Amino acid sequence: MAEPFAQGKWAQEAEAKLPDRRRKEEIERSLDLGLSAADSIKDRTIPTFSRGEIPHFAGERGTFMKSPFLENVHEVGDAEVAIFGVPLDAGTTYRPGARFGPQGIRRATNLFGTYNFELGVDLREQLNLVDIGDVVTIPGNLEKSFDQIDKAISHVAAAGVMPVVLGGDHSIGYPTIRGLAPHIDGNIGIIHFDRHVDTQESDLDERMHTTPFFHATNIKNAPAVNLVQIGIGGWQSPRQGVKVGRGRGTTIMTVGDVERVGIEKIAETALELAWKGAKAVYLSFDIDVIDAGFVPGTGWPEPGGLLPREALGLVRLVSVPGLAGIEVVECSPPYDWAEQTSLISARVVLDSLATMVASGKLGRRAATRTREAWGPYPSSTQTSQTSTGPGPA
Ligand SMILES: [Mn+2]
Repeated sequence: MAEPFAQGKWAQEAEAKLPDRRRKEEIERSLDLGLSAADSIKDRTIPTFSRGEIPHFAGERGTFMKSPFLENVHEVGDAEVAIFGVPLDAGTTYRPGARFGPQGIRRATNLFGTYNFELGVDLREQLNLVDIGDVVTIPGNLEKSFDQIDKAISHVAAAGVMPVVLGGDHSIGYPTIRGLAPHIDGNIGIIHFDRHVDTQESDLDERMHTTPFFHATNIKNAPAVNLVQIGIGGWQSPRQGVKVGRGRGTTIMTVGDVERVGIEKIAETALELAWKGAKAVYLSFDIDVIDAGFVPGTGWPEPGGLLPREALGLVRLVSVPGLAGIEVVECSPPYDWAEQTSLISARVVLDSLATMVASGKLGRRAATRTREAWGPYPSSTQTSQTSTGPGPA
């Protein structure tokens, strides 16, 4: 009679005979092309940007809008805009799944072309955009993940490139500002779309997705008076967060305010306050600001939010003067159906970028390296790249 563990024993031995040369090469290549990890990461085989098999929730190769993938992040300075994913949902306090946000959003972009009719923009022709893949996050450790995100966005900003971040839950709103703010020569304002204030100090004893703007506005050049929050309301805004906002002088505009005065007036006010004494403005867009009926795939769905056309209209209006960076967070594909939350998330990024191209704030830097590239050629003039029409509405 055969031993009950014959196959198990054979398999244990068989593993020892398999080579691991390619895996070692992959690690070396990852560290070379994707940067070594933040200092707090003890396992030094982990890179900042995923460039191999690990981790499984990051690094899918389908890019945003099938835009050029830039494998070597040391070359990011050759782009004008760099998109990257932050697959993290360790900061969620209700529904998880935002770690699959970057995958879902990128996949949803497969149905969009690069041309937008109303804005009169073709991103492939006009914008030197690259996708640089995903940041390696540490699922069980928010602070180490924050260090990785901080390092990633800082790397992009240091090269003078505009970062676009596909989240991830909203806890990433703190490390993104922390990594970006040192590269701004002056104050940075934040325009924050959300149903939730996200300004409490801690939640369940940690810096969760309910806390990013408490910590972000502790950063010296990211003052709370330049934080403008649009769409806040409903039954999920903790009172301690409201107290903090009141004490620090943040500005909140509700869905009711949007309804009463219209998106033009809201955008005008948001820009005035966010830019007051600031050198740059960052857009942090929580997809749950849109009515839960349109965005089922999110961490804290809240009925009664903005309509998609109001939200996208506001995004376009606040993007006209240019942004230092964009993040779209809280898209959770496992709770999504028909890809609708991913589709709207992608639209936030696309409409914002296209508006900046139309207003002449983007579309000015050509790729110089020989690589697959989008955007203008080095020799062409700016006039031929910017819109001559009435511009974004
Ligand atoms: Mn929210």
